[in-house]
Amino acid sequence: MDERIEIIEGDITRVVVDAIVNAANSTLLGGGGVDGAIHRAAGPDLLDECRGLHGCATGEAKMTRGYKLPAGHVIHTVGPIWSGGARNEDELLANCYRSCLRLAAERGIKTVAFPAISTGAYRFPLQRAVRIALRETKAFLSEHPAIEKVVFVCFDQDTLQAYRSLSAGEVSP
Ligand code: AR6
Repeated sequence: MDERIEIIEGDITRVVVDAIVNAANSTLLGGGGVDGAIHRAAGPDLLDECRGLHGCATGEAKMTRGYKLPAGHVIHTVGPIWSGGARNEDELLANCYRSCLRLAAERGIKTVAFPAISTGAYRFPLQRAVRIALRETKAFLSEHPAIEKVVFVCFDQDTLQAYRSLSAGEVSP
């Protein structure tokens, strides 16, 4: 696997990188899960900045400052809601990873941390989501040497196990 990819267990709000990714909803005005945790940790200035973004389409990404977070920036993306797999969910999730990484590269961000987008409230099947995350990140890194590190932050054991096993060679490049 690319040496610039790291897999850790933990809380993304504590990770020290240039930008953490938020698994938001299309309003960008906060919610539960990792979105709620990021807004709580960043403080109310984050919501103020998000109000000026006027939402975000599924698969796309927008960036804000990180305020009280240790990370300098937050890249907000909106994953697809799983509804059986025939509604372009795979491609929309792949677009999330591509959009976030493209935005990071454009803004000179060198280190990025991702949660497992769509695998919580949005119920995307975990292994399927992790395969997409790893595939898209590897492909992007191979073409963008300026990105120094991508960290997958796993909030629970199942997620950690999925990233570990699928990055250990079960995924074709
Ligand atoms: N650090 C890292 N990962 C976390 C954290 C954390 N602090 N907290 C939760 N996770 P979810 P989604 C994991 O539901 O499925 C929100 O209400 C969690 O265990 O946060 O994309 C939004 O506003 C799971 O593995 O995001 C949207 O309405 C992963 O993050 C909706 O939920 C994603 O779970 C988005 O749903």
